[in-house]
Amino acid sequence: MKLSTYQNTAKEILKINDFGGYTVPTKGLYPFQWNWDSAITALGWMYVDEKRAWKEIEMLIAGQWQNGMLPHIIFHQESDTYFPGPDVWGAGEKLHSTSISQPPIVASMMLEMAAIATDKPLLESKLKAMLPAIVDYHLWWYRDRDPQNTGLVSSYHPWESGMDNSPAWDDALAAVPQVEWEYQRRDLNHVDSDQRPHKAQYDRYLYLVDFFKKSNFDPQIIYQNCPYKVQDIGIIAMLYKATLDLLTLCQQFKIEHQGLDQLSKELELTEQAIDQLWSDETQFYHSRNTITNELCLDQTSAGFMTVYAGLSSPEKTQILTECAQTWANSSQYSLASTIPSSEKYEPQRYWRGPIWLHINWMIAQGFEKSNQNFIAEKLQQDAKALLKESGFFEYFHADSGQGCGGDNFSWTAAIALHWIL
Ligand code: 9YW
Repeated sequence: MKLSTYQNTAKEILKINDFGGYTVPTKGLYPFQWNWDSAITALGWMYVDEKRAWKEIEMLIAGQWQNGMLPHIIFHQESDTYFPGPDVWGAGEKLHSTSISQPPIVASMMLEMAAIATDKPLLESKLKAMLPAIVDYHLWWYRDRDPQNTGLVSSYHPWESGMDNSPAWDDALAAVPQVEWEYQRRDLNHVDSDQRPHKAQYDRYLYLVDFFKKSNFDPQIIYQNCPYKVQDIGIIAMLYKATLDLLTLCQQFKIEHQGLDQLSKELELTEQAIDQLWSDETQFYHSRNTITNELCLDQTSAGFMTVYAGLSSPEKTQILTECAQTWANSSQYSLASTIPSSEKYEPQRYWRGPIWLHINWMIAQGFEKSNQNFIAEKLQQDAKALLKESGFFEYFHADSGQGCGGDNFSWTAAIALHWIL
């Protein structure tokens, strides 16, 4: 097939998933607006229609809470193909939403969008209108999720990490009680059960959703009592990079906001604290269970986000480069989301092994900036091979290359347009 045919398919996917200003990740399986999906998808829309691209982020901001949070899902309209929906979450202000967030990459995507925008007046007016809300969003992360100013924010739900059933949360999640009520999962109507999380994990995901509601979404109560609190290395690194990118945009577009100095201070705190998440034993960056204070010693691709963020020192980046090389060569396609030598590696099960192209794109950017181009090139070549062999799936089996999860997936189409094709 010709390159232009793939490009057209990717653009078509964005159009079929367009629900009028916001894009669903894929029809049926995920029928609402997801936070980090939308940020990435907006970048994809830049190759189709710039106005539509900015609209995507406006629709995300439309669901912003008073305290600045941008929710993980905004339930713009009803749907019975997804569980748990707005009735279970019982949350939202102007719009129904969940009560947690997702990896805060929107500012980084806006910087990427600004770099390729051709309509400069549109760019300027949209950024001027939207950046203050994104500053509020970042201030929310630091204020509500790091009230003790450690430099390392905590996440309250595996769904917040965007990497739902990553082995990194196994121990932290095991300490959460299971819900005792009956419910019907809808994801298994769309996808094989061996590609999705187990029931024991879903029971705990739902316990946490209930806990937030019973706590009246009060940040202090949740911070004190949440049975799951994790300093997620992925979120911490993406937040750091996005804060840097946000400050760059605010300077470039002369945005004034009284929180900007605070954000610069938060960057310094994170720089000072990040090595608490390095293990001498594994020679890798990990998430930490904030309740037990123990590192989650599983090696997942989130650890490489420190390179993407520019948070790892040159020495550590060298160690991570060697690690990435072995890791990349241990599965048929790279980069598996869990290190293939781990007992927990499952090449087809969601965040326990499969390949996610948006993650690989970010990791590739990190290695490219660190002059380790061979890894960046390998990730890009493998991404291209996966697309050509299997199409625009949600994620890919790390050994067979088979497309997994949902098909015609928005972020895969967007990353293809921006990075692969
Ligand atoms: C869920 C939409 C979302 C992604 C997450 C991914 C999955 C399922 O799908 O979550 O029910 O929230 O893990 O990263 O944003 O694509």
